[in-house]
Amino acid sequence: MRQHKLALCKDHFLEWIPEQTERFIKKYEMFTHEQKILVAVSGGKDSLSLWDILVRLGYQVDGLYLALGINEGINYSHESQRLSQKFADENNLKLHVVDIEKEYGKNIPQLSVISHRGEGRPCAVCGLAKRHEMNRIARDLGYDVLATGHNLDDEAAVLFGNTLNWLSEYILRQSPVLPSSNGLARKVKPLCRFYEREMTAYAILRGIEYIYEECPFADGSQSIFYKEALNQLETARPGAKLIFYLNFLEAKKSGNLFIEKNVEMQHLHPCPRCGQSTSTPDLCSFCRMIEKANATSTLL
Ligand code: Q46
Ligand code: ZN
Repeated sequence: MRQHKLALCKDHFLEWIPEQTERFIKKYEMFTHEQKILVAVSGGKDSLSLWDILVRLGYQVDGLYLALGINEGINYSHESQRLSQKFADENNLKLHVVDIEKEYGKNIPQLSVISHRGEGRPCAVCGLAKRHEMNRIARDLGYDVLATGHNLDDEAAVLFGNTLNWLSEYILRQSPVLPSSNGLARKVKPLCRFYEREMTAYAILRGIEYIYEECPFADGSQSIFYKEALNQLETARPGAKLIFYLNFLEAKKSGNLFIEKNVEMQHLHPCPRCGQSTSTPDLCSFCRMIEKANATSTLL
């Protein structure tokens, strides 16, 4: 790990990762051993590793898998669900499975076509549905915290994209911990300081079977483009990604972000249907999308 000027053998690496995770959980006051945690799993290396680490650290943690119905080409959803379930079964853990099509009558690619969002790519609809369903399940099943497997590469790419486009409101909002607010669960990212390759190494060394392929719709996305740009920087300057992200968190904490504090934060109100906070007038974007999908089905 050139960024830390550190080289570890397998045994020490497998101890170092949970120790560091525990340190981040405490540093950012993410959650305690008394709280109930729901980890969102996708069958990928990050989320399954996060689940594994939290269990090893003795936290009370169950999994949530969202079946998106993305089965073009590589059978992405079937395979990622199979691997998530396999991990849960082998470790005697509880996995909640929510199938979007069973809940709402349409899967993600179908909702994307009906709602005309995202210019042929279902990611906008997918992101909206994932956020909504994670909040709904965490709230309805009484979990205190929702944990996701975002790693440093993910967080640095988001920050890079938001900075390039100078999206002040998003920059101000980016954090390893998002507190709960009207109808929205507390969200934490315990892996946000680990490089993607560290998580890959962890998953492989722990013998976790995960889905190697990305979702077929990830190909050519902005976030992959930003990750590649940051990887070039990292190759030339080991630690560049970590410094970029950690210095951002530090600057934000000490109020030195050079972004006017009065960036207009949108006014939020609870959606009259699902109760989750929204800035759109009347129903939230998710409930509006489902209403439109139902109206379209009635017409067909
Ligand atoms: S799962 Fe969904 Fe991602 Fe696939 S459709 Fe796009 S947003 S790429 S993280
Ligand atoms: Zn709603």
